[in-house]
Amino acid sequence: MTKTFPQDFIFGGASAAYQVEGATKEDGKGRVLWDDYLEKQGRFSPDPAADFYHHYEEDLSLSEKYGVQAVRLSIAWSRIFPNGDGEVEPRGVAYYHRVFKACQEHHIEPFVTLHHFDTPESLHEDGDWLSQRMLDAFLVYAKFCFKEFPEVKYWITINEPTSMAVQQYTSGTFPPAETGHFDKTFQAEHNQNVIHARIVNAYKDMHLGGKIGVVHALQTVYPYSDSPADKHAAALQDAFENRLYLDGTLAGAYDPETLALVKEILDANNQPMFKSTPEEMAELDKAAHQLDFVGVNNYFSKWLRAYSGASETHHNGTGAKGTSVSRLHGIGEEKLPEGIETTDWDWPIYPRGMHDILMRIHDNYPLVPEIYVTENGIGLKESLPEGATASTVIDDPKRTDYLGKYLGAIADAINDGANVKGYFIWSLQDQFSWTNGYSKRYGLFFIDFPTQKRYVKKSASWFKQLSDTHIIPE
Ligand code: BGP
Repeated sequence: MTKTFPQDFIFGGASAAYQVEGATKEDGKGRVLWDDYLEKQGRFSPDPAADFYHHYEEDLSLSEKYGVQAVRLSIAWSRIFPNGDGEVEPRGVAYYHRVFKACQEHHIEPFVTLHHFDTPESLHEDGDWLSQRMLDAFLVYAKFCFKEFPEVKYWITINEPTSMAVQQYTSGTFPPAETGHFDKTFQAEHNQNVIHARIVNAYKDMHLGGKIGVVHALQTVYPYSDSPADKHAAALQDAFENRLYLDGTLAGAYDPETLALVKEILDANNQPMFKSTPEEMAELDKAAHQLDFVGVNNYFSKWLRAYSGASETHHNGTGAKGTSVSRLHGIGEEKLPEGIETTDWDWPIYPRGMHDILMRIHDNYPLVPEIYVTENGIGLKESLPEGATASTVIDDPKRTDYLGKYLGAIADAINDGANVKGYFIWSLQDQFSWTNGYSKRYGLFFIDFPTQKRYVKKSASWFKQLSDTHIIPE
């Protein structure tokens, strides 16, 4: 069945500074939490990534050619404030002015994230989202950017605060790589909600005329079976990864049921409840009433069943299919029902989950004016065919199949009343992946990382047709 999108619907591509820019030591850029961590790990380096720092003109030109109307990119905080706070680095500021100018020249609307997993090193060492210095510095940096870059009309405070908090303190796949600290995870979640709110409120006080939102990773959580125990495990997992953020940023208050689920997880792990103040809660309430949009990053869904053993996780960071494990004490165990296809990285392909999460925002968070799908796509093992020339096109049927299904679910949600205004494919071009390095490719444009040559994938032409017609290509 033909599925269409409204005429004002925006089709874009997404990226993040650390995953595309490379040039991590250039023009006075300060170090970030990943630099030391990746050096010690020794698996892969964030340089050259897609070398967007030097190739932005080429990538934006390709974007325009293939119907990409908007690009999600992030500012590397440590290019502007190398130490996180203190002195400004003018070469970093000038670089982003050049990038935004190029966006304008190519008729591309930049959607700009202030924090996409790349906390400056010195703030990370001070406790990252758990440190007051970090939170204060983030507000200063955000206000600096609002003033300095009036050409930006769409701002995003934080990308996927949940991924950061959970992977830093529970599953240990992001630095400082701690495991089992549910208390730190929830405190970081609350702190992110509060600083996000402060920044939204500050932006609105500046009357700059643009829009501001937050981007959440929202994996829809289903019970593995109809048993009450599995349903409860799903509710706990949802509170842990989704609901504290949805309540905090989209409703401006924590539902008592959410808090009870959080407390249950912490009690089961003998850890204290997170701290909050009435002043912070007032800030959340004010921001939720002024928020312009929420960004939804959805790739897969989760199925939970009851589990009472010790916490045990294994992250599939190599594409060895079937190796992922997630069993969390006090929450539950992830268990995939029969018949659901997965990627090589064990991400279940389940477009219905996209529809359900969009409808949940529509149904349960009525203050939200607009929704953007700010990331969705599929990571594949792709290589350049032998004897490739500049005109070689990379065939990626699995990608267009995936995109067609997920976009279909978004079109259904719009028909069901969700106010979804745009879609950003992850990713615009092939990029560096935090825990997978260079082997997991998502882009519309293939990058041969050693030579930094760009090649078009078939999905790029598919995307152009989608963007030109607003109809999902068959
Ligand atoms: C999101 C992040 C992105 C990106 C994407 C794909 O969580 O916001 O930065 O990395 O997921 O994830 P991965 O690279 O792990 O496949």
